Amino acid sequence: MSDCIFCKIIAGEIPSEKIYEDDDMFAFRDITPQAPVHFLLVPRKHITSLMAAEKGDGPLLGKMLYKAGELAAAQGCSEKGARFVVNCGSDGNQTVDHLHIHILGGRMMMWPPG
Ligand code: DGP
Repeated sequence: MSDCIFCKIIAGEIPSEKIYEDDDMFAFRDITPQAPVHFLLVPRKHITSLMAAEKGDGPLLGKMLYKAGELAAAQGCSEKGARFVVNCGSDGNQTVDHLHIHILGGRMMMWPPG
């Protein structure tokens, strides 16, 4: 989608610190990290949000969730764990309308969220 920041990052039109890519997805460090490890995993396909995903996106979403765990481990979180977050819509505080999984680690996370 032409005016989407994350589509531009995937296309290399906006620079990012890439940590992974394959035919389906792309991962890069968050520009405003909230933890020592904080990166985003996004589908190459422009899906506006988790709740805008279609049934046919299920296999892609499954692959992304598995890859999120694998990448968190590769980023050093295997021993102490990590937080996986998908913000959705205005109540979910989603600010970029391209589905993304936040992966945060390297510190203790609080619960419940504020
Ligand atoms: P959310 O609130 O879940 O929509 O979070 C969007 C995240 O995207 C936020 O933590 C900051 C990050 N972000 C926004 N613009 C850019 C950008 O241009 N580059 C990178 N690396 N991250 C961005």
